[in-house]
Amino acid sequence: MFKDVVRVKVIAGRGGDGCVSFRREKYVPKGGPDGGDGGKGGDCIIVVNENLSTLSHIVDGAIFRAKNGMPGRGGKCHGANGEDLIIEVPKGTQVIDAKSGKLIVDMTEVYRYVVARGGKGGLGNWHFKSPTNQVPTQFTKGELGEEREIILNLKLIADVGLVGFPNAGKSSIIRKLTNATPKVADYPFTTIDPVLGVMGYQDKKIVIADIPGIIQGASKGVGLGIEFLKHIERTKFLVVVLDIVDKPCEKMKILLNELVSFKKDLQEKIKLIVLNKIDLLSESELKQVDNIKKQVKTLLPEDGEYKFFFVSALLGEGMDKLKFGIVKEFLKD
Ligand SMILES: Nc1nc2c(ncn2[C@@H]2O[C@H](COP(=O)(O)OP(=O)(O)OP(=O)(O)O)[C@@H](O)[C@H]2O)c(=O)[nH]1
Ligand SMILES: [Mg+2]
Repeated sequence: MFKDVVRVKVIAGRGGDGCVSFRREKYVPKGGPDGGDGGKGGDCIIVVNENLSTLSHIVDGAIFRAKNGMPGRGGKCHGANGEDLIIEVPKGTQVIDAKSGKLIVDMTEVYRYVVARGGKGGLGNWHFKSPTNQVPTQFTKGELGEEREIILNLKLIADVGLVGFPNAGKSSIIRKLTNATPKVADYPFTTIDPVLGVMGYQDKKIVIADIPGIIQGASKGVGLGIEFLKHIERTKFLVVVLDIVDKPCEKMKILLNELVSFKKDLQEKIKLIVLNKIDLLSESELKQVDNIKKQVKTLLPEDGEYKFFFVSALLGEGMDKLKFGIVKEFLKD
């Protein structure tokens, strides 16, 4: 199952204790202290794996422990450091302190982050040797590793987000434009997890997200809800996909409402409007498409600039133009 929030505990390793030991060698009757230091405890480290796109591999409530450092040994031998524990996450994961709710780090720019530090190793007894203390039996214990509860909250990083009602043809479009192969079917909510696809253009890679369908009341949890919209908050722009034969104006109105309910300025991200399934229009209806465009346009915020595309994802018609339109918008600064 797709998972985009998990709460886990991370416990770094404890440092190894310092050692109490004295040199024992033939012909050296009073060997000095030679107890080595303990090793450092392992860190808990969060690392980005670009091949991941969900947090499903992490069990909610899991406890991650790094290894403890080993105690020091005689002969001034340093104990081995505890092995670090690596937690792999998709790019775009936010690491939040579960207690305070504060953001610790956003794994968007950062690829590796030590979220809990291992404890320092203790000192062996040779450190305590002094003119007045030739036979030191002191040592220090290893320090405890840091321990904290964290929430991992994934916000996928896509350049472009496809939004629309269920069945509008979003998945069909992303299949045509990118390497992604989400399921396409004639029932609503076929796509229940966001899907990312990469569209290549010259040396550029444009990541497009197919978001589960939005319906009226989605912002209040109807259908699949719109919590998925958090994944498009970071996109550069949005492409609205409408089924041209299924009340496009009405649907557009509802979509805009739901987007605003989720986040006020989200609708400002809308740049492209795709009217899909033109293969279902009759000759005479095809001549009317400009009217539909005009009507849809009046619903959109006035100050925006919009590009309209009439396509058939099924037949591939208009898809090259759409691709180029997306590239053009992507290259704008
Ligand atoms: N005639 C026609 N059918 C299309 C076209 N594009 C998609 N469809 C069909 O419409 C249905 C829904 O397509 P999807 O791509 O699954 O739609 P979606 O927007 O991803 O739907 P959800 O995942 O449920 O939100 C499928 O039966 C598609 O075959 C088109 O251009 N023309
Ligand atoms: Mg779909």
